[in-house]
Amino acid sequence: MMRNDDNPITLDLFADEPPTTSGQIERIGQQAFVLRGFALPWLERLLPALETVLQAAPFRQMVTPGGFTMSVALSSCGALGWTTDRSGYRYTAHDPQTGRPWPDMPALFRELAQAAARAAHFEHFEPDACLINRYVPGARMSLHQDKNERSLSAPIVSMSLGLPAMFQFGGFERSDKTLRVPLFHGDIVVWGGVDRLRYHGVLPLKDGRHPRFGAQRINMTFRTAG
Ligand code: MD3
Ligand code: FE
Repeated sequence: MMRNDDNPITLDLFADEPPTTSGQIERIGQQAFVLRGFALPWLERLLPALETVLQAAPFRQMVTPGGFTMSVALSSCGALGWTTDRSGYRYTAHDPQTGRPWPDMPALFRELAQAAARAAHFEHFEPDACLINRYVPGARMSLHQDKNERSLSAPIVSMSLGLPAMFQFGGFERSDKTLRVPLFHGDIVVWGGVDRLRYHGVLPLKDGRHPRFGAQRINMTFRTAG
């Protein structure tokens, strides 16, 4: 299909615009919330810290236990980082690519994650892992559950940057029907409690250019893993 920005006749000025105002909170589950634009006021201070983290632990494409190379490239910071290879997936204290501990989680990352958790009614969130996912057009994440974390009582906080993506919010079985939620630059999703083990995924990223991030989407997820 032709994209809107290729065709001035069907130009849709709002195709990639959030349908919502910054500051709105959308409840997508009993204990799952989308905080529209929550990260925007933090980004000017946050992005230099992200650059520093990515210099120490660059994005890399990992191989799943099944032998498939993930279309999403990953990095991590914090005491624990997430890794997959042919032998399985797990949290580790060291980056297997550099042999060094994962970069420290910048204090500002932690503060933002805690502020978002509070806004979604989760107090006392202490993340020890921040996974950083990079999507380029076509990259996707198939339906999965996040259950590698030692404690499932803590929520997960996820921040979207760059190009918009269509997030799939499912049920407790892979075959359950999914709700589609568009996620935009600066949005934060928080989910925990009864919604913690829902299946979820990301549809293939559509082509586009974001003024700050170019042709990519970055997603950061804050977790209590250890
Ligand atoms: C899960 N990342 O890294 S996070 C992952 O956008 C991952 O990169 C996706 O899944 C990404 O493990 C999605 C957003 C999210 C939002 C709501 C959820 C995940 C959720 C609700 C329930 C379970
Ligand atoms: Fe996930």
